[in-house]
Amino acid sequence: METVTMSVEGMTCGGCVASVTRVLKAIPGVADVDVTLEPGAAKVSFDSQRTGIPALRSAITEAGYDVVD
Ligand SMILES: [Cu+2]
Repeated sequence: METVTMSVEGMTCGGCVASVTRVLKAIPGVADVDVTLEPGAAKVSFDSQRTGIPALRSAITEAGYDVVD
């Protein structure tokens, strides 16, 4: 299991946090998700055999938010 924390821009309320949490949890291989608004971040534990950071990033950007390095 790997854990990564990504900075997420564009979340403004609890609804955004819920959306980002939902799209991340929907990815097969994602075990645990912790999204915070302040600071905007998503901490994700995942099985690196089943998914990876590119998939996590695209799920967030497809939901309408930005992942910053
Ligand atoms: Cu919102």
